[in-house]
Amino acid sequence: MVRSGLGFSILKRAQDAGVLEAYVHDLRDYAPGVHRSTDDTPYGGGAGMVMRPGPLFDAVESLPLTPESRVILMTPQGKTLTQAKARELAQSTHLVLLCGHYEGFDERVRQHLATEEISVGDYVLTGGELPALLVIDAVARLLPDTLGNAASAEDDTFSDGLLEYPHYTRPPDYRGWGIPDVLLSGHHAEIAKWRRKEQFRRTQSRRPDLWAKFEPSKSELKLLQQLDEEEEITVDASTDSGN
Ligand code: JCZ
Repeated sequence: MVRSGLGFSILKRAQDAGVLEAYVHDLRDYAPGVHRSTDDTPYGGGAGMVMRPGPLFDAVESLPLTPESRVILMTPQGKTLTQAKARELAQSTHLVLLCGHYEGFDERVRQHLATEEISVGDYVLTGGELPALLVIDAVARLLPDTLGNAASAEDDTFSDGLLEYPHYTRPPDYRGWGIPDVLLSGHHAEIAKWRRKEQFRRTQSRRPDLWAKFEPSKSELKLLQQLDEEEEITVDASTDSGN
């Protein structure tokens, strides 16, 4: 699953360009016995299986670790992956992402092998592989020279803690639906102001949690005041459905 995910699109291109190196290791290669099982029944009884420590320790200890290596356990008990976390991980030269299956990991893996735990959100998956791919994807696109367009990572949702502004491309009339006039005006300063206001509008209505953390600059405060005035006039004709 992880190998195939690495074989497409920007992750593929990043590897081809030598920006990203990714190695996938099968824990079964570190599991002894004819069954090569990586899991076992829990001490104390109960339902479900637990990842055995041996294959995880042996696999990690077979790697060329450096003091910079971070050994990250993919688990719903970890700290949630955020853009800030992705930026921090992108500074590292070596990430080891540990993926389990079954109910979870032997606690000694947490205590003595992993340097940290990361969750990709508050929902339960069948294993850590898809979370690992999410981490790789979020980190890889931040590496220098991964994106063709260096500016676009700057403009992204979350780069400044706000949602992105609405985007439009050709045709200017699609099925009778037009685009905002300002985008055709050629007035770059007006376009920039419109976009910033739309970011404010969207973030206020859809992500009050993000909005509460946003600290506007002086010039942004002025835009906000304009937005409030506009919304007082158009409150009944609001065009933002929240979608
Ligand atoms: C192993 N089930 C590893 C991580 N955020 C998140 N949700 N679910 C997981 C996860 C679930 C797992 C395993 C067995 C991670």
